[in-house]
Amino acid sequence: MSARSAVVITGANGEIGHALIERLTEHGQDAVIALDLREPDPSVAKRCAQVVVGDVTDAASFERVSDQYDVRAVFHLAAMLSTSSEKSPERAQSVNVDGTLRALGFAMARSARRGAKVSFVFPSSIAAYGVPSLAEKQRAGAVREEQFNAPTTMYGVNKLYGEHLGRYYSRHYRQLAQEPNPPGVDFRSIRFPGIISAFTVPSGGTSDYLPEMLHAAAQGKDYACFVRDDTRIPFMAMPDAVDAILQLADADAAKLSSVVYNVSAFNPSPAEFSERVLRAFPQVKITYAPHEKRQGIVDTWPADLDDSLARRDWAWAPKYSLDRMIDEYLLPNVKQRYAGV
Ligand code: AKB
Repeated sequence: MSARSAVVITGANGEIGHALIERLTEHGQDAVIALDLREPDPSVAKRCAQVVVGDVTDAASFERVSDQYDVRAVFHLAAMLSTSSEKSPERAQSVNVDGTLRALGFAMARSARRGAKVSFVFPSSIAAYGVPSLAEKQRAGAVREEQFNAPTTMYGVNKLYGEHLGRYYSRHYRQLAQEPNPPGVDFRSIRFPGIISAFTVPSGGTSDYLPEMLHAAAQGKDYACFVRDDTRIPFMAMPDAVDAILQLADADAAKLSSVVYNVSAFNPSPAEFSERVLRAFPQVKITYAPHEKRQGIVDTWPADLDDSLARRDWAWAPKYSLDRMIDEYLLPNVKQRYAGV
């Protein structure tokens, strides 16, 4: 009997991990193997064929993935986000870069075992950009993949390097000392904007202000936003982020002209978003107390992303506009979640 097909999700306990595992186990045929530093929430663990609690920087964590599965894909979500990474840049380098190297090594080894490529999906981010000034940010508008590739945060540096590592492993890897090479990895990367979920609250990121504002207001709490009210970076709804990951993973390789793709949906300022939040929760107060360093980070991220390459190569199109996300996805779900709070 042939081994059951499986996908490995690192960072399974994070925001995207939760949403991706839910989607994969609702509709997919693959067994899901979760890897995370912490024991996944019971709601996640019960959906998984195997749970590995371990550090992505440790090769032994990957060695514990059961041999009884045919691992056809790795979704490498484990990362330290931008604010956390600025607090501890050395640890960020280790998690975000060494962890990615370990995950790629694991995928290479599994490709040798199955005699076919292993698909490798790597979420990158708007943090891979470093726009030098606010004036330039305004002038630049929607930024293309090859522009402003000089990030100013450790997380951005790590993500940009992760993209390069993946390109190397999928296109140029030649292990001169050990012939023949394994079939290898099929590496694909998405540069995400900030992501807003109705079900989870982010932590450690610098785009966290919009989801924090919404979840605080839905609990009847006032919110002091840590960036200026006119700050502008792109965002998207979590269901669209999961769609993007799955669509890119399944896209026809012959149609892909790049290993890195921007995706985006809308880019409200905190002032614009708060108007909608206050309409739904008029009893709360939203104020602004910009944190100098965090403001400095978002000021170097583009105001918008040009995602025409993804639209052309794999028919990317977000389902949620800002209005639709707020009215049909965020408000009904957060109201239900915090009912009685
Ligand atoms: C962060 O704020 O670090 C992330 C991101 C935009 O990559 N959410």
